[in-house]
Amino acid sequence: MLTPQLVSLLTDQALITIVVVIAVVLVVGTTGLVVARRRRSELPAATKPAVEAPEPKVGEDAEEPRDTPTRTLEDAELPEAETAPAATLEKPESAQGRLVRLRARLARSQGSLGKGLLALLSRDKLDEEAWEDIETTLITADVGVAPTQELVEKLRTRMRVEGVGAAQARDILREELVALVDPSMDRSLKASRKDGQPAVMLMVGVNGTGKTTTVGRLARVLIAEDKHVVLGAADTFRAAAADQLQTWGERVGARTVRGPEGGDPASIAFDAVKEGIAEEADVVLVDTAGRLHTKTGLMDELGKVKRVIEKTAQVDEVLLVIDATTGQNGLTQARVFAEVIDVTGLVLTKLDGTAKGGIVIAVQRELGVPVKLVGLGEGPDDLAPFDAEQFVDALLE
Ligand SMILES: Nc1nc2c(ncn2[C@@H]2O[C@H](COP(=O)(O)OP(=O)(O)OP(=O)(O)O)[C@@H](O)[C@H]2O)c(=O)[nH]1
Ligand SMILES: [Mg+2]
Repeated sequence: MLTPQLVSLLTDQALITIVVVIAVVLVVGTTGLVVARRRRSELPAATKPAVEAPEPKVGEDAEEPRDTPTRTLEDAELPEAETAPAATLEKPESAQGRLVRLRARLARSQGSLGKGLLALLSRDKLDEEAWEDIETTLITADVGVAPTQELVEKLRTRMRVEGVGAAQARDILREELVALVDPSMDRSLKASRKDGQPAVMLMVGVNGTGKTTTVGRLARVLIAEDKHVVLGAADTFRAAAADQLQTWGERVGARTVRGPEGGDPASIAFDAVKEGIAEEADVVLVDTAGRLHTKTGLMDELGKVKRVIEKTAQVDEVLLVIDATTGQNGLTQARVFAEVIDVTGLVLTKLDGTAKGGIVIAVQRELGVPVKLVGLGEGPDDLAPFDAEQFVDALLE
């Protein structure tokens, strides 16, 4: 192309121009080639995973446990971001007057007890048959044999002395039922800091009675009272148990301290209390695994949970959660739990699902411990502080 003859004919300037043009053409060409090659290699890379690793189907990731036993307690402590779910916090209803709202539900479920008794007592002629029917109504409603006999005796005397009639019968029955439920018992929950430490509450009971639900609903009530609450997931039998509790915590703004599945419940309870102390919380609520009262090993474990917590803080409340629908079996449970741990209060759940509200009387008698809370539905605000007079009023409504 550029023969020596031709070169000699060109000026120096023309030569420089030609060299520059050739250089530019070379640079542009090479760059274009590199870009095109990179694009080619990027394109399949972006679409590749769809072919090589298809979207997992539902259930395919189930083999990978969320809570592997290799996790330590320290690992399980939640980062700040996870425990400050400010965006979706719910504003719980105050517990004040809650039993009044739930009274209709209580009246509906316990109608046969209250109204049945009232109808029998209001009969023109209160003969032996009527008194027998009254006794049967009370026993059927799980009031228990001794309290039933006591009540019938009192009613008999008063009806004889004070006369018969629908209005008197109602007043007398109300008074005697209130006395039987015992309004003098202290039903307040110890949920305030003392001696510079948070109050600690332990939730115990057999499987499925409503412990976790009660912890969650109680946390809502306490947070509505502007209390700082920490939850302890000492149910380590299943990862789902801690998840269930944490979900409650996230809804109301309470940190959940959890540990590995199959871990030591006592050390998680201990850790939750330690966390509560560090955060200067008002209350630490510790959820425990459901345990059959017949399994001595599990019952001993409960004693250990309490003892380990007591290395750093006092346990202010041990709340025994009893499913009201289990009737006499609930009484047996209460007896055994009270043998291994000092129960300070009873929570009767599922009262909405049974007509046997007499269990309130029977179980208090059995343990000499007050019913402090009652569950009247599955909703987040369906837990109410128990009150003897309101309860009896609902029965007679
Ligand atoms: N109807 C009704 N259902 C309730 C009440 N309290 C709890 N439940 C339901 O009872 C079921 C069991 O509740 P949980 O709180 O999981 O019981 P748990 O005692 O923690 O169970 P485990 O941890 O397995 O021992 C849930 O479906 C709750 O919604 C109540 O007062 N009324
Ligand atoms: Mg539970």
